[in-house]
Amino acid sequence: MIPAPERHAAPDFHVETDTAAHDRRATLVVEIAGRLRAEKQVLAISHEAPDGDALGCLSAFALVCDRLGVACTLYIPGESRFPPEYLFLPGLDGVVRGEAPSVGPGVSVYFFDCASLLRTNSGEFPPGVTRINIDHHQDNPGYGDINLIDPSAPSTTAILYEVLKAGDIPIDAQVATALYVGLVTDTGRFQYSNTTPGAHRMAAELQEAGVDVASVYRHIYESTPLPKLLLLEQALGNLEVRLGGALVVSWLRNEDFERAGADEGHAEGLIDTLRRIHGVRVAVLLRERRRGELVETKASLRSTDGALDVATLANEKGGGGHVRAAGFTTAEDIPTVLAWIERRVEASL
Ligand SMILES: [Mn+2]
Repeated sequence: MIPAPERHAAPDFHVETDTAAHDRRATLVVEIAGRLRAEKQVLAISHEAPDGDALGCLSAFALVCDRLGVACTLYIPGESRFPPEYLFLPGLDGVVRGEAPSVGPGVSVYFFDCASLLRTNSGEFPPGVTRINIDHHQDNPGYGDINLIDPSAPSTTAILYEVLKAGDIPIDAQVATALYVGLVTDTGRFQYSNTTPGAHRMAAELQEAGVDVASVYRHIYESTPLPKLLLLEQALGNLEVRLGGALVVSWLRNEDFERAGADEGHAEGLIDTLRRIHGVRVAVLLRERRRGELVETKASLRSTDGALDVATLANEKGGGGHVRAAGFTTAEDIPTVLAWIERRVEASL
């Protein structure tokens, strides 16, 4: 038995401690595995501004579909370039961007790592389309026809891995590598509180399946494009310590991106530098984003000790995430968002 990680504030679906839930979940895993083997045509969707887990899921899923002879289309909303460190994963150059591809009856749509439909730009599908929702966000409302949601999973690739194993679907080195990327990045290289013994076991199994660990490390963590480091310089230049050091905030305006020669994908992971600072309990990085004529603010929130549930905070602004890592996008400007966050953090710490 794997003890449930402590980051889940109020889990209603605790698979490791609730036998009935555990059985329901095992049945679901087998059901989805059987479905996948029988699919003819699928659409796989993950969230905008994708991270290593989102892209790892799509890459692994596309590879598996290819091996199974299933016609698979990948889709990620938005137009911003993917974080370059993940581009070595196979299949990502074929991901459809912009408007969601239309699908007809009989097609299954697989959602990976999408806490909310809002971030998938794809609310409406015609009758006869089955939506399979696979995720590990605790606030996922279960918008699918089939919902496999396990907040205790370290990554969504960990859940996909289980599905593949349940279906006796071969996991070659390429598939293993894509699954591993989601696991490594979502656990912060096996250091966040979601790093369960199961996460380490999965890593070991994937390494046995052919993952070149050092090569993945080089791709993800030691291939930093210079604009990303220059963007970090901008973020550190704007950094402010508040509430006696408990709250660290920074922001990136459009001109900061221009000065660094960076685009939105380069901002991925910068929040991790802010949360590293000694004494920090909540770290916040805000960035401006142009959407047509409008400028909106995208917020990334991290809680280092889990004392403040940042997912609840993000929910209030229409976002979501995990207790210790969450985000939202708002039409409010940076000073307004900062003031709101500081008030809320001050009230709850
Ligand atoms: Mn994830």
